[in-house]
Amino acid sequence: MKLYYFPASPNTRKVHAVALHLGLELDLVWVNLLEGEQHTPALRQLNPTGRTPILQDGEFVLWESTAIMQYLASQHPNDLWPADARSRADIVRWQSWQLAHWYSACQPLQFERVVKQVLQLGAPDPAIVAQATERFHKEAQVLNQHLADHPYLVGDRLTLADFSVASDLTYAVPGQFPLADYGHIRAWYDRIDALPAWQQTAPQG
Ligand SMILES: N[C@@H](CCC(=O)N[C@@H](CS)C(=O)NCC(=O)O)C(=O)O
Repeated sequence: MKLYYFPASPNTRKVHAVALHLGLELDLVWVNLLEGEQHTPALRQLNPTGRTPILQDGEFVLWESTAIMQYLASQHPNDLWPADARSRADIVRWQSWQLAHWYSACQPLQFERVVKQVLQLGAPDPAIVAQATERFHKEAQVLNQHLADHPYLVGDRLTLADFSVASDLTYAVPGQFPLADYGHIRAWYDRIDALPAWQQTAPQG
């Protein structure tokens, strides 16, 4: 299977980390988003949205990181994607929350405080930071409360849900995400951060 990826991206990271954790071999193809490679005709044909990651498994092409994670984890039985309907629904619940709510709290902080600096796009916009910070607290309270009673998001084991939600904390330190009051999130993230697959997919430099 071939993964078209951009290693610095949290969306790529959650997919790549799942593959590494499960011992699945991927043929990695680096797409240089900074050079606009995602918009070349060949890549647009694979993903008309012009984004990464993209998985190619023979004739089958799949984009959207969450769908790719589920497809990878469906290759053979494993704890990340248990077979029973309730566990799967619970995992999809957290993955849906991540896509709809957590991402939109974390991404603006990452963009304003990290991406803008790297790409020399100017100073963070205080209004965007303030709005994202408010959103972050609203969502982080829910996550922290859940993790007060659970070591992982679903059941008592690591699942795809943890990789999805943790991916948005990839830039929590340089993005100055306001995590001080959320000890359960920090303790849980430390567990994810200790995974070899998470270490191997950490952004370089
Ligand atoms: N919902 C998509 C988001 C993918 C996405 O936004 N990828 C970014 C990198 S993090 C990208 O390729 N951006 C290139 C662009 O927008 O031109 C997923 O989960 O895969």
